[in-house]
Amino acid sequence: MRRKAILITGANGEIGHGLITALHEQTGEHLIGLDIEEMDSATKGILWENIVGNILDRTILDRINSQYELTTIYHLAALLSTRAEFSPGTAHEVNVDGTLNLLSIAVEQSRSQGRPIKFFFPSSIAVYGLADLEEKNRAGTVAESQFLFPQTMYGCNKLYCELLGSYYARHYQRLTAEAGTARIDFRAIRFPGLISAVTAPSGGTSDYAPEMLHAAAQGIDYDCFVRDDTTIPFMTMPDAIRAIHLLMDAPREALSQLVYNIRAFNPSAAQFRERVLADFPKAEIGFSVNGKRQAMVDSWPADVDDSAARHDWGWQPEHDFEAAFADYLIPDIRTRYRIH
Ligand code: AKB
Repeated sequence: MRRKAILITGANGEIGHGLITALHEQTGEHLIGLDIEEMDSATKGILWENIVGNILDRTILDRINSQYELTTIYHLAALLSTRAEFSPGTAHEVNVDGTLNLLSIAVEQSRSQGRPIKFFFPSSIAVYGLADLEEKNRAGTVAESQFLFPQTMYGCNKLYCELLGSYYARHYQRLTAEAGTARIDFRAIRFPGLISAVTAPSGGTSDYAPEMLHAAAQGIDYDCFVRDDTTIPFMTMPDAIRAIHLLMDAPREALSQLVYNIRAFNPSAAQFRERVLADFPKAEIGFSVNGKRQAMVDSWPADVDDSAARHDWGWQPEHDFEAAFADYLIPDIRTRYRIH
């Protein structure tokens, strides 16, 4: 008999860490983590099985498929926006082919179990593409259906995978006798920049904010790679994890769409710097703009409209800008780096 389990890909990533801890506390189900890198020992300890491997490796996926009865797939593995620009071909393989592989597993699982498989996909504000700063300033708060002209490989990959998820959920193999026999309950969130006190990000372009904070906490000088007036939405990692739970726990009938924006606060890089300095006054934080990365962030909206998430599944961030620092980032980062 196959063992009932939840599969988390990208388990060793920033979202993976927080999500696995939360799932461990909240569900009694076995958790299977798949990541290209070895998991850290704390997270490894709470997984039923920790698989080090590639989501492009069909042998590994076939083994998971034959050994486990998956109720839910959290497909977090991805190459982020900065890294993807250096290796667009690899990004396409990991971000798109990898997602297709996981959707195929979900189809096989749904057919063999005779019930819907929940599939969570983390999308991103990178799916938006504002032509230039002028259009960004004019656009203000952007709704899910607007400005879907991504300028980055990562944004293109995320937008296409949202569409793939929608196809698998609604129209998969519509002309065949099997039409309707696989039920994929696809749910996606377009995340803003995420800030964790526990893990430092790597490979993204919204990384300037968390990098500033982690550098300040460690007493390392930091040069921010975007202009001081740069503005995109952000949220804390605990709020991101909470949002995943709220969305995945919501009854399907309550969901009016498959893909939702969420946001918590949107300080400029200068405001973020000021707030970091309030707690780490000796930190040296300057600005040394990388025009190419700047252009990527300038194509992302200054804010997003998350009214559908608020209405459909009760989304509300716990941390606004001040609470993020006072209640989470500063106390936890002090613990993380043993600052007294
Ligand atoms: C990145 O910067 O690539 C990510 C994102 C905005 O999705 N953090």
